[in-house]
Amino acid sequence: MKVQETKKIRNVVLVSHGNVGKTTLLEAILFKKKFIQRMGRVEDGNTVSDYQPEEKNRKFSISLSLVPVEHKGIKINFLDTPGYADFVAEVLSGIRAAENGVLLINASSGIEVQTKKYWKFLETENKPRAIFINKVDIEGIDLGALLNHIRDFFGYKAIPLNYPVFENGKFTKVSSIFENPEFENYKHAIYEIAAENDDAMLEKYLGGEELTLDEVNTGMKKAYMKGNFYPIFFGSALNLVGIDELLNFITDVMMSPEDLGEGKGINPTNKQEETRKISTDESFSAFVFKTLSDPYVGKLSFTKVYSGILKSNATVYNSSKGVVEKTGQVVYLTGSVQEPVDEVIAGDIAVITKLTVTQTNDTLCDSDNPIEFPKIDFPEPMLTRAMRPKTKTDEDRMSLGLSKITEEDPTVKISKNLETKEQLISGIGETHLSVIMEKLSGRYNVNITLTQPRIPYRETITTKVKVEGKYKKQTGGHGQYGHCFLEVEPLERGKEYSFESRIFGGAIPKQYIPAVEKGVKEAMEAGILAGYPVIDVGIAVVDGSYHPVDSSELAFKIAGSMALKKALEQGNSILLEPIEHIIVIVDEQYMGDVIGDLNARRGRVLGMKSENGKQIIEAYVPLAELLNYANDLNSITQGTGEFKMEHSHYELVPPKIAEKIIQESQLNKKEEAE
Ligand SMILES: Nc1nc2c(ncn2[C@@H]2O[C@H](COP(=O)(O)OP(=O)(O)OP(=O)(O)O)[C@@H](O)[C@H]2O)c(=O)[nH]1
Ligand SMILES: [Mg+2]
Repeated sequence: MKVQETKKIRNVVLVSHGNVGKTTLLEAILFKKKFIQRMGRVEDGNTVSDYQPEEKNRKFSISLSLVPVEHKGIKINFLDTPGYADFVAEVLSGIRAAENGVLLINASSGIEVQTKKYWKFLETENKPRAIFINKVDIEGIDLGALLNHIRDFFGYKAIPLNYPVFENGKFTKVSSIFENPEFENYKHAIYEIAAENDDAMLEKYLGGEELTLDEVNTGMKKAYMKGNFYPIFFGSALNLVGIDELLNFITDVMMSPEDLGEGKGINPTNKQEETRKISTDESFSAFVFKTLSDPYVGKLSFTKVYSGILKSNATVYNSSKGVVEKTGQVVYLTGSVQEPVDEVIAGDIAVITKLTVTQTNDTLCDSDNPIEFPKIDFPEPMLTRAMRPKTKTDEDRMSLGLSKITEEDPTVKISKNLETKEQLISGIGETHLSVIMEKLSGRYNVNITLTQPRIPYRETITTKVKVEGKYKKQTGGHGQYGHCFLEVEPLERGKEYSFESRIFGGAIPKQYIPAVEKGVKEAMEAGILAGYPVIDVGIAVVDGSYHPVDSSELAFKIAGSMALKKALEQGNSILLEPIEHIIVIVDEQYMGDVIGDLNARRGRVLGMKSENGKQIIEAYVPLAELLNYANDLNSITQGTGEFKMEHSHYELVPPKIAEKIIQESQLNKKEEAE
């Protein structure tokens, strides 16, 4: 749907808790706009917006999708986002690309966890926003109480512009509050807000004069765009009620990219602040806010044009990567339906096909006038699992599949634990990881089992010992002879390792000392308790002997490793576990539960402080107790808690737990031997 003027565009992101009706609302709008002849239903997997196989299968949105519609000569680019918490990256991308937000609230369940979270996101990004109360058709809802609850939570700026009308108990339409004296109070609240944003109008209003509808509309628009007015609409997407009123508000009052005025960034060369007026007269600049790796059409880069014109089959400069790229065919997307387009003007949103190096968060611009727009701050994935490809073929195909997945999802991280040799995948939550597995299997025919990652335990000793290592093979001809005495002592936790030679008088010729150390280090790779690497030991070669002919580096290496193994046996080996330094950020009301839970995980709370209305809890917790923490914190805090963690140090594993770990490793060893 081509558009000629930036002021005739409205970019609107729909956000809400899951299952509130965003996708259905777009289905209703597309039906009203005759883009589709019959409304699809999420349950039937035949909506325009939820077109991905995983979305059809799970009956909720997983990926951000574009749904442009035309209303009263205005092009509205709707961005449908997933409500499910694990797919938060899609919400952040949608919010970045839009100038306006519509928060949907389910009339029957009111304000929910993601309702608050995504409203906060819109607030943080300074996006003017409206509220659409959906599912008003559901019986038994106390709308008065709901409205009070909503006004309490969002404050006095949240004012209804219409109210629902029921005929014979059935929700049939909405009417403007300006037409019903019962809502005089809301009318005056709107007058006040409208007047507050315009001095002449304020004077008129305070003088007791009636404001004209035009004046009210102008004042409302100003107040809305400044974020001083959150209009509330009632409706039912499923029953096509209240849709026109929302569409009219979007076209008549909401912000166009031209109203936003400019896009702010930096000049990648001199790092100075740089802006681009959102106009076609300016040099080209655009931001890639999402990437989709479609198995059939290849890479799709969802792009918001800030200035100038985006052209198909043109050369653009990727200022984030410092490379020139060729745009393939540019298309408008309505769900998965592509419409090729040659030119896309400033303020509009389209999709570039076949870019090569460009990724989400990259800026494209004119190489003579480089600019780079700020990157979206995606959350760090915190739930990690080990990946086990089911077959050799799966293993061969795995890296290609994973590269496609990471290309489109900035909240998926792939890493390798060099010690446990496990390939790890990190995501936001359990559902996120299981959707990725479904994508890998369904799109790239890669089948993987996810397991808990192995904990990189360590072993060390607690008692200083003096041990001997003697490797002697002299059965005629050239033999082998290596002989050393080591003093091995425990080091302070975290000191890792030290090695020195205290050989005097050439008991062991100098050239063999490094061989002894090599043997020692090899033996330290696997401790005697459960085969974990040995740390925090200090080793001194204190004595030994050699044979002028039979001694060799190999013999002394073996002698060194034999001695070290003895030291581990005699030095009271213990098991150490990795301790994470964790910071948990939660609302006050969950603090007690979170601390109790951390203590139950053998954690040690180091401190608490409050910041921006949130409680920040710091603790040391064994990694072994945190493998599921992303999920558990979600359930303790109803999805509002956040955390970050990093490795801190090693500590003794309590005997009971150590016993179990040792038994398990012996079992594994037996199984591997069979
Ligand atoms: N009664 C009623 N049900 C509705 C209405 N709108 C949507 N639904 C139903 O609510 C369920 C969720 O609708 P969706 O459109 O998938 O909601 P969503 O906000 O896109 O959900 P996520 O994609 O998970 O964020 C579906 O079963 C819809 O049929 C409505 O106005 N009234
Ligand atoms: Mg949806």
